[in-house]
Amino acid sequence: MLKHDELGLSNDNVLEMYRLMVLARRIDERMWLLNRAGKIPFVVSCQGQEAQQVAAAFALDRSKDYTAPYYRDVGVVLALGMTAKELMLQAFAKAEDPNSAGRQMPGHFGSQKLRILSGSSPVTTQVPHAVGIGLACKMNQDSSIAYVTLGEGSTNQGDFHEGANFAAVHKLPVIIMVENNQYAISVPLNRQVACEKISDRAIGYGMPGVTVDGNNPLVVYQAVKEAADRARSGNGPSLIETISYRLTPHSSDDNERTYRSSEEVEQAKEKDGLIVFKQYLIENNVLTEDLDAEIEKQVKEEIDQATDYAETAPYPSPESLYHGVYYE
Ligand SMILES: Cc1ncc(C[n+]2csc(CCOP(=O)(O)OP(=O)(O)O)c2C)c(N)n1
Ligand SMILES: [Mg+2]
Repeated sequence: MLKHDELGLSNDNVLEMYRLMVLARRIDERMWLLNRAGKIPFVVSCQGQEAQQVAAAFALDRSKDYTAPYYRDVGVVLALGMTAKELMLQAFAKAEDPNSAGRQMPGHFGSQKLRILSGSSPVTTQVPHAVGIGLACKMNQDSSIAYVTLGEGSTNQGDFHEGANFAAVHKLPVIIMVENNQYAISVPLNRQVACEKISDRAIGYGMPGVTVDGNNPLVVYQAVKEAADRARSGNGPSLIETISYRLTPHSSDDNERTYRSSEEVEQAKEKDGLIVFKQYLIENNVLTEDLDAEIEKQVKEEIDQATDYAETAPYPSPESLYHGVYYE
């Protein structure tokens, strides 16, 4: 099995990756509680996808690259520097939410400071947006690259084809990462596509395509790092497919019992990237059960504080309704 030091990652690096994965998972779990308690309107989960998300963000140059994450990417935005408090502010739709000042649905990330493009609700629109950023980077001879994610179901949208094709034709510095979690709401993978792998689509665009285990953050890190090096050296875009499983219903408004069995979900939990990585870190003497308990304690404190703050923070004023909508 691939080891973190072979990838140039220190013990501190992988511990920080693990802490962020735990933070993402616990924020998500808290959001479900808040939703069921009637305090926040909607949750769309990262659960089961945190490992690949954090690992991918770590393989970027987080001081200068641009990202267009999709709604499940809590792990990505945390790794880029968004805080638990900021995520809670968006979940409660409060004025201080840096993503959209409480205007967008939860999960629509955006931050000028962190170079995160604002997300749109129609799935896959972020692909041509990221490709446009890639074009700008190339035209400006900027060594930044654009990283975009989407679900596997979303690769059936025209935007994916148009974005991927344009990026490859013009050799743009773009990484397209497809987080294949086996479902598009209620539609299982075998009803979404007839090809064996989503990454097989890459050949049609003339770019490299790989499929990796999304539950193993080290192989995801390696794949994204290679793609980032390729993009930065002028050799164009890459397609990466990460395989994992969506451990929650599609959203807080979905009833998964109508289309999949609890046995199937329980089985997938055994391969959960968070558990797999914890085991790896323990076996490689980076993490102990005591240290893990300490991480969990700190994460809980951070989320408690974030929740209290966001819950009592003010809503946007009605007068601010048109801010950021029309030219001022
Ligand atoms: C253009 C468009 N069509 C339909 C929807 C409704 N919708 C939201 S998420 C989703 C499923 C997307 O599945 P996938 O791309 O696999 O991502 P996942 O949610 O599984 O991470 C759909 C159909 C939408 N938001 N935009
Ligand atoms: Mg999916």
